[in-house]
Amino acid sequence: MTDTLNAAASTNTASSTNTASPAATPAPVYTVPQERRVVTSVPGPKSVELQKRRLESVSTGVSSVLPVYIASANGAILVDVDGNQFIDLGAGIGVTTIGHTEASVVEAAVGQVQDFIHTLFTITPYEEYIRVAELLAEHTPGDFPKKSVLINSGAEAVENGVKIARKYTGRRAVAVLDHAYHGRTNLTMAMNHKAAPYATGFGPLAGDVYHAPSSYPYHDGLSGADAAQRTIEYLEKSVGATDLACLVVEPIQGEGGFMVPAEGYLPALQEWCTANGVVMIADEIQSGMARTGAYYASEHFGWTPDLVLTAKGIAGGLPLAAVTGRAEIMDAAQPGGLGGTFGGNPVACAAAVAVFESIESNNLLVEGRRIGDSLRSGLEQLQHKHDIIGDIRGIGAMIAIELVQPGTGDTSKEPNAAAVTAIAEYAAQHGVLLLTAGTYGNVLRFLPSLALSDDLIADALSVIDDAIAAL
Ligand code: PLZ
Repeated sequence: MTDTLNAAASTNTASSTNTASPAATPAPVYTVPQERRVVTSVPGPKSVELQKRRLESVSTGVSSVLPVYIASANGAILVDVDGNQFIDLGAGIGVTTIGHTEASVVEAAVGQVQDFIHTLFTITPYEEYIRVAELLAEHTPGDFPKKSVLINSGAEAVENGVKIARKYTGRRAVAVLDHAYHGRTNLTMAMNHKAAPYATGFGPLAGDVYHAPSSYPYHDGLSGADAAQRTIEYLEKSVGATDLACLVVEPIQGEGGFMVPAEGYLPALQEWCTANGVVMIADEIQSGMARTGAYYASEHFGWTPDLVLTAKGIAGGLPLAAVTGRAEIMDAAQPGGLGGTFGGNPVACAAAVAVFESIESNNLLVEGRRIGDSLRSGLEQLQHKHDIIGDIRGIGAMIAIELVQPGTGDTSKEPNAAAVTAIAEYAAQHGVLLLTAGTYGNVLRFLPSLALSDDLIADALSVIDDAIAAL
């Protein structure tokens, strides 16, 4: 690490490795040097002070992965109030996908703030909302007429997707998969696999939510066809197709641990849903918006969902979410049945338009693939050295490792949550912010922004290598 905190700008190797662009994309200019730098203990003294204040005023129901308080952020780097710089491998759980404070997003948001900040689309509408709906129709999978509704959060997108599917089908039941995560609202906490911490004590939960077996190749060893057969059998026997309004599925499960379903699994479920009048909904809240090297992860599986849910990465960090899908399904909702005060806020919409433009002009789908290749090959090298890395899985900038007890990677695959906790803690102490995941807490996930350079990947992986060696 070199100390260039005061340097005017530094460049990212990302753009120089981008060979798919016919005209060279200009190298991004960063306002924060893209490097790791630890200058105090972690958390540092100023963060410790803020943490004390927080404990006095913020509900303990809201926890934080790493109580370092952030002063600024740019590209793939977080700067805390003590001047430490962290390589951000979480991007606020997949939100700042095109990079922190990306210049075009900042410019678009500031410009919109100066024009007008709020009118409420359901009172007096504005063009930015329409533009986002047009871009969503263009970039979500499927070549058919599509419409959208814009809301504020992922959970709200799930809620609205379910409402629309129920209205369209006239049916009541909602199905999800094992290991799913869909949110923290009343309906969505019933849709999560894990009760703790999301639902414990918060009931009664919403009824008519059914949890079907999923495809988890590392553990179940099933082909896509066999896993789909198992899921369908559950839906037919335990729910009944004629009562089922929708099946909500994350194409790559996020909080559950980045499970990539076996080949053919998702299209087989879609085929069954179509044949049975069930609306199949892709929860692309974590996997969408260019992260996996495609706009939507569903594309990797040849899956064309009826409805697609977008949130997190759509607006560069501003709160915005969407339900997009087949026009005839989206139009089943009666006028006035969808909306909300802040839904499709003009500043968030302006930022979202800039995000879509940046994905195109900076060839960010290629960057997603670059990061996936770079991370995967680095992690494979670590797996050769450390047998607690049982599985490496994911696509593009959505890669995870599942940690198991030594020597069980090919046999019982016994979860090793303690190693995950220790590695994340060691990484934080050394300036790398790493997120955990997994039903059994034994997954380390890499969900960086697409601004993450190969140099930063190599640096972060060297810290993780040391962390595993230190266990
Ligand atoms: N669906 C697939 O990943 C949010 C949760 C963070 P909201 N995941 C991060 C936390 O601890 O609350 C998520 C997701 C998938 C839905 C959601 C919910 O999105 O914007 O958090 O409501």
